[in-house]
Amino acid sequence: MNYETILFEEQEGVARITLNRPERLNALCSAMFPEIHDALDRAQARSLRVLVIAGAGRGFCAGADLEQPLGSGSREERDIGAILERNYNPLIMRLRSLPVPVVSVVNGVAAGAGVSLALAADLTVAARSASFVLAFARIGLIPDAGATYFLAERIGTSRALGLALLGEKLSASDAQSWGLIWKCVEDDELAATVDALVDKLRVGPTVGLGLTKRAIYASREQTLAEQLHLERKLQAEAGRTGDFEEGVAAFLAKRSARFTGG
Ligand code: T3D
Repeated sequence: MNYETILFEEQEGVARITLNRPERLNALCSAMFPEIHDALDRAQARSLRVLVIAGAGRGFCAGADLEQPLGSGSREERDIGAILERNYNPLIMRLRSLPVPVVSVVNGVAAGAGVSLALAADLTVAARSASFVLAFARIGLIPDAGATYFLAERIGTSRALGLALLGEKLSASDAQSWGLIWKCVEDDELAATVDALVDKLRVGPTVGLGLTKRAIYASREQTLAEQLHLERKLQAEAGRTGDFEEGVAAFLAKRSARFTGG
């Protein structure tokens, strides 16, 4: 598949998907979804160890492309929920369940479902000048593509409601101090920070990292007893990897581990 709305590169286990509609602040048009899935298929067909999602130009992603018809037919027939079901929800679920770390790089504004996309990553790093805008209320919609879930989970009901009902911009530094994102860094340090993060994840124990995110995400829906059982199950898997043997051997030999991801 040739890509018209994204850029894709893959090198040494790191796949990078860049939303590439800078003139529309990388608004999500319908063509983007199959392209992102195709890129993910390609990345997963190789030995993927980290996925990076970024935006081209001055923004990360302005959410749904409002220039596209938002559903067809009469007002009664219009079903934006069906668009979510077809395009957004499968993508968000796929990113969350990808068995490798996913990093989103928020270089500028993230709005609407662009916020959801940024937060669907495991680690979100934002430039100081970036911002997060739950623009949904401005157009009479509700936060979607996981936004209500990610927000309530990370910053609590009061702040989630404030952002969602008022639609005001949240600065990247507040997003960090509120616990919405992993890190906010100076604009001119964004690329280097992300490179260092990705380099570290790329040479990490990939299977163990994938199981770790699975356990942490599962914890929200489970009792302590269920979570202990899940940890027991996933730890058994982690303990059967070569990377576990390498990690222990490296510790005992007082050297750095050379994880292969398996
Ligand atoms: O049907 C479905 O898909 C359902 C799913 C819905 C999920 C959603 O995401 S709903 C929310 C949709 N997003 C928005 O409502 C955000 C709209 N954009 C804005 O509010 C502002 O653009 C921003 C706050 C993001 C940034 O403001 P600013 O001043 O930095 O930039 P700008 O001048 O508004 O935008 C620059 C250009 O991008 C501009 O085009 P122009 O005038 O230079 O030709 C603007 O029209 C375009 N643009 C920005 N956002 C979108 C967009 N074009 C299409 N769709 C957009 N969402």
